[in-house]
Amino acid sequence: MSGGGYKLYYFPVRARGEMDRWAFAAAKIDFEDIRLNREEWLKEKESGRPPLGQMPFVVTPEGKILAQSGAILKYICKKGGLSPSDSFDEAQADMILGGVDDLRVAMVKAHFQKDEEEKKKLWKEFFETTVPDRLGKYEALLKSRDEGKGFFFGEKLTYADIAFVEFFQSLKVNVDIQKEKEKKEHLPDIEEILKKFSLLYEYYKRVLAVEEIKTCIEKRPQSDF
Ligand SMILES: N[C@@H](CCC(=O)N[C@@H](CS)C(=O)NCC(=O)O)C(=O)O
Repeated sequence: MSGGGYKLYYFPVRARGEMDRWAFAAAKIDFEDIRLNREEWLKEKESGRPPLGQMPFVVTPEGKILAQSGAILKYICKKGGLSPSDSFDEAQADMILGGVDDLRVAMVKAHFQKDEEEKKKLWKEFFETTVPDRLGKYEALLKSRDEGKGFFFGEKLTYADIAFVEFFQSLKVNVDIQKEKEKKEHLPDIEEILKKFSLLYEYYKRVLAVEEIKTCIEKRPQSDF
């Protein structure tokens, strides 16, 4: 037994840990948001406790440990009643979550590219092809339920909404910071990209207006990514 409530371990950034923080907030489950620096993480990793040697990971009140941001998201959302109840819908929510991970992988590849020319090429492809293509497909999915007036699965917020909207909200913040601090003027305005998909953009704002998510964003510590 670990005692206490849930503990979420991640670096002091949004990245892969943030959707899990939103999940706890939206599910109204108290948790300790433990943000380890590099040195603390290396000690933790050496201890062998993180199941896959990575963060994020969660320690449950019973002392059980779970890693993988997507598995944590689903676990917490299920506890909070934020999962689709139909098994096909759940598989479709996993599809949405997996699609967001594809975007994250493409984004990380561009972000960590060292060669400046190659980096520009990757960002261009990401913002001008990969993202708009996926947004069109996500908009069609949204529209297939209640004409897109609610969330991906109708009236109920689910982990699919959290994964999708968190990714784009964090992308917006990351890009705005880079434009301001690093004068990367060539990077686009994320809201302008989203606005081209008006139904999806209204939905994006709807999710951000969910009280628990709104508060989570307002109160979170600031970080560059
Ligand atoms: N697929 C995993 C990826 C986890 C991952 O790559 N974690 C990185 C941080 S984002 C990490 O722990 N890096 C430190 C290390 O491997 O020592 C997930 O979504 O949780």
